[in-house]
Amino acid sequence: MIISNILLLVFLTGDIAICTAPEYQEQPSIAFDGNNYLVVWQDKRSGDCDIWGQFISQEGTLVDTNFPICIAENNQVDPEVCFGTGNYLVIWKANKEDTGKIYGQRVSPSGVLIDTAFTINDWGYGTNPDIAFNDTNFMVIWRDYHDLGKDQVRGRQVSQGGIPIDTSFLIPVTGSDREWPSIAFSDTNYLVVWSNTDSFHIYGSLVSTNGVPSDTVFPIIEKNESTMIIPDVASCGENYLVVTTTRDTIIGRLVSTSGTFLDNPFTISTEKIGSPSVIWTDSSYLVVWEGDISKGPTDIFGQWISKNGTLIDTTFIICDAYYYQAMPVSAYGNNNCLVVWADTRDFDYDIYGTIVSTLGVEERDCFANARNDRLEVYPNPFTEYTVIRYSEIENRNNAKIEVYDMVGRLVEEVDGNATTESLHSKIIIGEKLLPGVYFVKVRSYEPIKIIKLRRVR
Ligand SMILES: [Ca+2]
Ligand SMILES: [Ca+2]
Repeated sequence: MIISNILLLVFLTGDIAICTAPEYQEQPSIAFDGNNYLVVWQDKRSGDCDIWGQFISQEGTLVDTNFPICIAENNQVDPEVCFGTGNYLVIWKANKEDTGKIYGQRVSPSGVLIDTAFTINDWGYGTNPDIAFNDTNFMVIWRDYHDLGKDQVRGRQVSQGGIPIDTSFLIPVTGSDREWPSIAFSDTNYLVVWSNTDSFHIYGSLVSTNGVPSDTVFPIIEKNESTMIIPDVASCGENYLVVTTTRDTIIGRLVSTSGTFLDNPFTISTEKIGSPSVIWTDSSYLVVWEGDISKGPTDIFGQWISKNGTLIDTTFIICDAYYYQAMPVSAYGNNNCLVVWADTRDFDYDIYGTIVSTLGVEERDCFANARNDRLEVYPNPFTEYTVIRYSEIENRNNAKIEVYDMVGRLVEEVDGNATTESLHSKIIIGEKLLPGVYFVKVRSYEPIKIIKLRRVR
């Protein structure tokens, strides 16, 4: 396990009650549209399972109310949501008469259902759907159980206009059942990963941008564990991070966009269990999962991982409220993440979430002044404004001062070069800030420096 020398300040908004309706709400999925997050889930408030949604702002407030996305008869389960360039596509699996049909429904960023729901596999026998977007079309994949005992992974593109494109394709595989497929898009292609239920190894295959699967299927994580299940995958654009669990270890492995391995499988966390989910957040991967060291009711944990597979700082607790928190998923907004999960603190499952944001600081910078440079903020605490003074000889022209609030929002930005005099920069900040705690990031050189700042009345 490689751990970088970066320390992270992690901020949580505190738990947001997203849906506390009667009966079970579970299996959440989440996406971001550039302004708000959309959370969708399966919901039994009306007796059978339906699909409902809720918009959440980047500040973590509910935008309008819970709204139904599909309340047809019988059960609609396993929703997934993805944002295109203008609208969301929500997909789910329908049960009963519609055995194993995967449906799609477009939803606008203002919550309008666009046209009606449409089927992506008219022939049925689909389950565990997942979805990604390649900047032009959506790619929907699912486990196809038409040929009983030989479950396959099948996929089909869907246009942003809500039209399934061409015919579906099959990932060319050997061996027996495949379960829990998951998909991510890099700038080059898609990687589809799944669990083989005979070996419980995690396999993967590349699929081209226009939906042509490669001939090659390769094992990604083989641990000879009998319980390795439910992989997830995300991409930073340059590579993919595949994560899975053996029920007591969360494991990851980097795969290049050409299908080669960038490292061996590595341990993300031990003594914790279940349901890992991964996203790329613009500067690092975020893995979240359900688990508890004591094996009691599960809590939600997180771990940042760099694009080269280095663990950044330590595992952190996202929610350890009473009873069970489970099935976590997350999405990245403009500069923070929303993590959501199913939560039994009020006995039946509800949907809760929290905004997670961070500032990183190199460990050596916390303890040593490696370059003989000086950085001062005075006065601090301050009442009207404060002054940053720093010397930075080498990279003066790159100086940039950024002020973040406690949830990681950028609230003030100053080009440090503008007021540079001789060898010292002197910059006034904080005049427009409300009383509270802030973090000043000086981006004039690496490592980045962070100073805690407080404005008082
Ligand atoms: Ca229903
Ligand atoms: Ca409930």
